[in-house]
Amino acid sequence: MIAEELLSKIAILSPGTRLRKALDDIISANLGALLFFVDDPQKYEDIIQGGFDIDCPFSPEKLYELAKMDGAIVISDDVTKILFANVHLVPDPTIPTIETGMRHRTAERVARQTGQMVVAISKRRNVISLYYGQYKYVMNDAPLLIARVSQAVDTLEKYRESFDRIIGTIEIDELRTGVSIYDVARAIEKGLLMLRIHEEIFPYVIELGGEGRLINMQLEEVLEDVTDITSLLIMDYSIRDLDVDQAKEIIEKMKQDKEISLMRIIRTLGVDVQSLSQAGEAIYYPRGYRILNHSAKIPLSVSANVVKTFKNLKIISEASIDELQSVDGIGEKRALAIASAIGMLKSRTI
Ligand code: 3AT
Ligand code: 3AT
Ligand code: MN
Repeated sequence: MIAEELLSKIAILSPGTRLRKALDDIISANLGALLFFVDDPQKYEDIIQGGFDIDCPFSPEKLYELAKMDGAIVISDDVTKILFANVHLVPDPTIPTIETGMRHRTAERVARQTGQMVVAISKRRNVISLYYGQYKYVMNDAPLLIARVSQAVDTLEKYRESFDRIIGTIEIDELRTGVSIYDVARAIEKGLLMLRIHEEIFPYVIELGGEGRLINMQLEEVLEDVTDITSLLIMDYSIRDLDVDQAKEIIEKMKQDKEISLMRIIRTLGVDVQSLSQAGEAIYYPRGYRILNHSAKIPLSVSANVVKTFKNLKIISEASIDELQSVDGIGEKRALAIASAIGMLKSRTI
């Protein structure tokens, strides 16, 4: 997992930004660079030595020209100004560094000492290394990133199909016989796997910047309501009545597990069974959160009132419009929306 703060720095260097344009030009001209990004240069007077004042607005062309000189370039950390060029950076030499070349050793030390972002472009290896505080991140090639993310999108589309298929079978039984906790766990498992894949590739999408826009739209389409549906399933079938924050907490916890297993999901729901075949025989009616919130678009707080009044979806489905309207927050419009969502569910059953 890449830290949020590091991701925001990776985004500054991503394709499509003016800074990245300069870095790409520096690489294709076979130059190197050492860039120190500062909030306030006065704070780092001891580190920034020699060189000369530039103090001009940032442009990719200017940065590229300045990179032809030796030494480091100092840039404002909002990337609006180039402050100094041909600077010798003198960080505290006792700060440990694992790098070998002088440019990269200096970059790592300056970042660690100041907590600021430092970027090194290696002349020999044509790679961009980002140092930020204690972090180091080597930027990947766009084609490699695109290949990785596309592969993940393919996998996500397959998982989404089975997620929807399992929920389809669950829906057939939700009003009729009740649903086996085994099927519920299978749906939640697919949801968790999708969310986990997304978490893994999200940094790559950020790193792709402008070049990742199309792929990101594809991702959003596939994953649109997965978190919502998965947490509503948990709220529908967990033995304990949970609110949405508790359900999302459970998702976060299970997502971090090394292995996502059906038995673990079933136990987390609070169902006491010894085997998956027992789980297949543990049958429950849903509370109704998913149908109320996701299908009928009733806000969660009001859905909770409905569940509190009627206990489960089966009983909700037997309530009249008048009885539904007696619930706090339910007027005629919402009562009709609930009846219509339940009507759709019944028609699917037949
Ligand atoms: P040129 O005229 O470009 O050869 P220069 O004085 O401009 O020399 P550079 O900044 O280009 O020096 O550095 C060239 C190399 O010298 C880079 C690095 O490998 C080595 N170097 C510079 N400073 C040190 C140092 N303090 N300790 C070890 N090697 C150093
Ligand atoms: P390459 O992978 O060779 O580009 P490196 O980490 O091996 O980078 P070098 O010792 O070859 O680094 O130094 C390359 C240049 O980096 C030389 C100089 O222009 C710049 N440089 C190195 N150390 C400093 C420093 N402390 N301050 C400013 N510029 C530096
Ligand atoms: Mn070198």
